[in-house]
Amino acid sequence: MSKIKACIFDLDGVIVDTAKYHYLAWKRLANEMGFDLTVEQNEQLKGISRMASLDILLGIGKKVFDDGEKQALASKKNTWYREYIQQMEPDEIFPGVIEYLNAVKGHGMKTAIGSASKNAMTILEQLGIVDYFDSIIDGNKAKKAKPDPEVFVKAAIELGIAPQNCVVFEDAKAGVEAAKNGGMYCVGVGSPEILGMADIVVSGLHEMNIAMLDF
Ligand code: B16
Ligand code: MG
Repeated sequence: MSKIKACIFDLDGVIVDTAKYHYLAWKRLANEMGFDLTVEQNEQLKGISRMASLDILLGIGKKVFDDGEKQALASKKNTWYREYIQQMEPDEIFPGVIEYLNAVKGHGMKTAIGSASKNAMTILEQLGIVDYFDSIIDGNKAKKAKPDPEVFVKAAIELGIAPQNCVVFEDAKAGVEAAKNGGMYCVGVGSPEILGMADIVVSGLHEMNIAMLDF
């Protein structure tokens, strides 16, 4: 029988592709400052916090600002980003996600979101899937960025499940490291070259079945 009693899901890149909206908003900010952000450069911004993303963007554009100016830039980006995500539709949920949530819940497992995003609740509401999760830990509740395990550890505590009985689903290298740092199992969602530290790697939740959680 599987040890797994709880599934903790990262949001962006596992449940839905909000990365494309982050990209549009960061690119718009870069363009306004007089430089461009390529799709390749955008890879560096995935899975990390808003302010850490801004620092990388300013490094790409070789721009220097003080803390007050950086807060204003991050806030401007977030306003644009929120405009984009408020247009999202439930059909943007990745294939297999709803089916898999129903399957794990049907097997008596608890479910949680562990996301760095301060906009996680807005996204879940927009997609109509808030009620699928017993706990939602987002960037407002966890302060330490992945690979620190705080976001997943807090989710496990809220669920009342020991870390060694939890599995985290993650698309970012820093997120896989966070899960392992927290003593949890991890399913990498994406490429095995990038997510090699995970216990197994799949291309999406549509590839998952319950038997694959038999670690
Ligand atoms: P926000 P996740 C992360 O979400 C994104 O992957 C990352 O690109 C973003 O900078 C971060 O959330 C913060 O998002 O600006 O909305 O607070 O992958 O942890 O679900
Ligand atoms: Mg992610």
